[in-house]
Amino acid sequence: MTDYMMPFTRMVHLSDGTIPDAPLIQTRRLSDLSGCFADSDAENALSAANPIIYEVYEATQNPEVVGHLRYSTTVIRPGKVGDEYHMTRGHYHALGDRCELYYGLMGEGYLLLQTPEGEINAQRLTPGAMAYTPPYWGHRSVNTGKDNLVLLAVYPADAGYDYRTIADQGFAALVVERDGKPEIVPNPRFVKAGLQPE
Ligand code: S6P
Ligand code: ZN
Repeated sequence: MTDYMMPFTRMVHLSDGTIPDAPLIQTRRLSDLSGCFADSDAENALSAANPIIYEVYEATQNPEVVGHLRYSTTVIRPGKVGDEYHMTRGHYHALGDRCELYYGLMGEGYLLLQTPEGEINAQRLTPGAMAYTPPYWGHRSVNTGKDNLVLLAVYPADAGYDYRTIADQGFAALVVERDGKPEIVPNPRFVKAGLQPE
């Protein structure tokens, strides 16, 4: 007999992106992103304050099996480390062929995507923008605005996370402030998949 899961609803507060009864809320501080920002002197200067960079409200703990979806909101605080804008750690999906949909709720920024070979793509995130991460693209969100960047993400529940590859290779591009505006520039420290850093 089919074991029916009960339907459910979660409220997403459109005023701030919070999900009040989220079963899991993750707070990511600067120390959780150790080594992610290019300017280590700027990172060290902020280490005592260890500011919150972003929060993730996991709206579901649906079983991690094919057929289910999970969804969450991400609230990235405004700010920079050196000249690099606040961003998420970034990941590939552990099951690389799993995709993802982002919907911009508040603020402005980019969904920065890359292939393991280092091809970069940036999708602008603004309220109402629906950005699609196809299979095999690593992804990270970047807040280039003055207010919180708030995103809703929907993804296959079995997608999982591969943070290791991003930790090892970094992202091929950085989003930095130049003359008061965001610019996407190459990351000199990026390591292509399969190559070792010097
Ligand atoms: C999950 C989805 C988001 C991120 C969140 C935080 O596939 O992409 O929910 O987990 O934006 O980013 P990160 O890189 O710290 O998981
Ligand atoms: Zn993802």
